[in-house]
Amino acid sequence: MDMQTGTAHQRIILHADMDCFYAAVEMHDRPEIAGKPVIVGADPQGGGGRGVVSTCSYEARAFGVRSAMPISQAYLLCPDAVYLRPDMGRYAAVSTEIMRILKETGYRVQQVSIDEAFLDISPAGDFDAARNLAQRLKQEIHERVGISCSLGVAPSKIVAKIASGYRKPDGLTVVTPDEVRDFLAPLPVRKIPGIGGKTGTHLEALGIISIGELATCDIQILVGAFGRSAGLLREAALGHDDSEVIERDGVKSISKETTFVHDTDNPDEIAATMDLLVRELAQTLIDEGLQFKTVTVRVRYGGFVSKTKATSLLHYHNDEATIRTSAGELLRELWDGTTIRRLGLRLSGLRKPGAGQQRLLGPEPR
Ligand code: TTP
Ligand code: MG
Repeated sequence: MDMQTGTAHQRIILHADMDCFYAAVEMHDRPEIAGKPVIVGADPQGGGGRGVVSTCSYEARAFGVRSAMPISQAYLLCPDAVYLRPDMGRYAAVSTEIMRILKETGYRVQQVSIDEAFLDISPAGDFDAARNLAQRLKQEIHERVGISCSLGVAPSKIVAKIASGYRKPDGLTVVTPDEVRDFLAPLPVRKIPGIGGKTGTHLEALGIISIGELATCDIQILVGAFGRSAGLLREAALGHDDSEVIERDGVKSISKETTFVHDTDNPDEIAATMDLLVRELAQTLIDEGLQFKTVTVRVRYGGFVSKTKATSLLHYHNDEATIRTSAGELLRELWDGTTIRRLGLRLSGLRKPGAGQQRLLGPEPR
């Protein structure tokens, strides 16, 4: 409770979802296909292809093409579309860039999929400030990444997510606490995240088509049909959702383990294996732009006995030589000369230099 006003603390949650994400990245990377029906997914092979559509541009959606549709069906609907295989490495890199922009706001960020995240922007103060922030965020993503997104701003995660999908593409929907019920009421129950085909069909069979009907119907009908889930359905229909935006600190540690083909006590083989682990983790550090402070070695002997030893360094490092020296010392202290089944190496106390030091938008985070 806020002591001064006596009202509960007002949460403001923002949900961001990129528009036709894979297709948007492709259209950004190849301007010649921008504005065309673009379908990313399996190879259509002239209509005989197997597999499904991952996603498609809004121009392709006008032909009725959708995510998860068989690619052969997409081909029937839109044979002249540009068909592309997914380039996951590229989409992951763009996703990382988008999440970086979101984190630069200084607010708490929870990434929920490759193109989707929640932000707890409560410290922005009110919904007008939140709308401003959302507009700047859209602009920032557009300028730096070159693709559009749709944003929802609301008092809870569930309503923010429904709001981001309300006007797509390039949408911004702000739902204040007073507007939640009227916003939700006319929408189909299937707009509630987690209500999929089965529950949706069941509700519709009961004559409950809109979220408003789900919010006001006799609770006993829901209990009869859904048992313990009835309360959850009702809460969702009212937009009640206290769940927090949980920031996962990205990677906490990176590790690599190897099981020997044959258990071994050969020092050369063990040293060579450790060297391989060192090189692989050093490469991951470079790829991810990470530094570490702690090195842990794990040795598993026959009979499932494991021994672990760690050392924490005074400073952050990111070089192979430091890993190799620390890992070598730990292994010498740890290994008793008997046969080893498995060898593991972990780097923790990770950080991304520069991360969180830049802030472009919004007030100081709490
Ligand atoms: P979504 O955000 O669900 O879809 P989208 O971004 O393509 O389109 P929208 O504008 O409606 O948000 O999913 C993000 C990406 O995940 C999408 O670009 C491709 C991938 N994906 C699949 O591979 N298969 C699927 O069935 C879905 C739904 C998505
Ligand atoms: Mg999306």
